[in-house]
Amino acid sequence: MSTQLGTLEELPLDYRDAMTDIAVAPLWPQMRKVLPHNAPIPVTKPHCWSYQAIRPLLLRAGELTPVEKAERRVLFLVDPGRGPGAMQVSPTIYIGLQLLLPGETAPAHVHTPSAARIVVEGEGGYTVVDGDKLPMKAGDLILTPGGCWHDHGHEGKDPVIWLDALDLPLFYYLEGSYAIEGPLQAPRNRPDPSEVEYRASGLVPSRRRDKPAPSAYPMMRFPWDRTEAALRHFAVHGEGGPIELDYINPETGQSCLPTLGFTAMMLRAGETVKPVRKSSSGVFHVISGKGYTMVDGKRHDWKAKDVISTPVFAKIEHHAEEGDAFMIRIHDGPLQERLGYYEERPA
Ligand code: GTQ
Repeated sequence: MSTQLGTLEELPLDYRDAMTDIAVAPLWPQMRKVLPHNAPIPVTKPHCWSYQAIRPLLLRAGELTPVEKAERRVLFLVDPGRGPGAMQVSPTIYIGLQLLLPGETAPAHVHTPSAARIVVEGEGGYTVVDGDKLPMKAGDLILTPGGCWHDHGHEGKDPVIWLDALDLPLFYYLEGSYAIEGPLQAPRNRPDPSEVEYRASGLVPSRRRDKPAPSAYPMMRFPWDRTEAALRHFAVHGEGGPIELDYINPETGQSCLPTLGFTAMMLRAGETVKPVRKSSSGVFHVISGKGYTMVDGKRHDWKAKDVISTPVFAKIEHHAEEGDAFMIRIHDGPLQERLGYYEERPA
């Protein structure tokens, strides 16, 4: 049953002014805006960012702004649906591209939002997270969960660029976003837990019952070479359907961050992949390959290192052209699961 609701204009001016004066407003003219029928109306506009277009501007930032003047030298992606300067690509997801030049360090800080990095180009970069030095290799997914100290450094010869994904818009909206600064960390002298405790999937260290539980974030780095090998095997021997693997906390099987989820995807050459429509918003970062993605009927062509944003309940079709393609999907499904409303609808 849908009735036509009253509008603001139907109300006498003196009544409207009286409401404004005492800081109240009528709900009914805005009822359908805040509670549309059957599905939300996204503000987010799908978009594809070309890495080739961003890269020169980011490198120029390296000449224009010393890292000391930037703290983090980042160009962030702006959702066209929210207008200039919007520091988000979806309701919950912030994406930035960060540049570090050889020899530079980005100072240590800790903040309430969680972050993850995907390494885009360059060798020799590293992030220290709560004392673990995590080497950054192309395609690696590296977590810096909320509440963990992190600083970045670069021991290589060429610029290092990585993609930052944060749940910053959510924390900003919650008026919960802040950072504390501190001195650079002295890293532990051993390889990170992905090389020590979590070397092979399905195996975690045996623990005594009276020993404290491991950190909430036991594995902070997911090396791309292992991920790609896993996808390729899954593509050959899996049971059909999308070739997509979830990045999880190896101790709990849950999503690796509390609000954001990450998956690795393989699109086989010439294949069309039509995922179910999801209540989560999503961002695709192309690791390698070339193709296009239809989002709600509009075509977005992409190649390696590009980023595509998709709103909630988007109708998505991926097409890989000229060989296999690999992507990492960043989404807010874990947050929605925790809030009890994550939903999927047929493609
Ligand atoms: O590297 O810690 O893109 O704190 C935005 C905020 C990166 C970081 C961003 C941050 C960082």
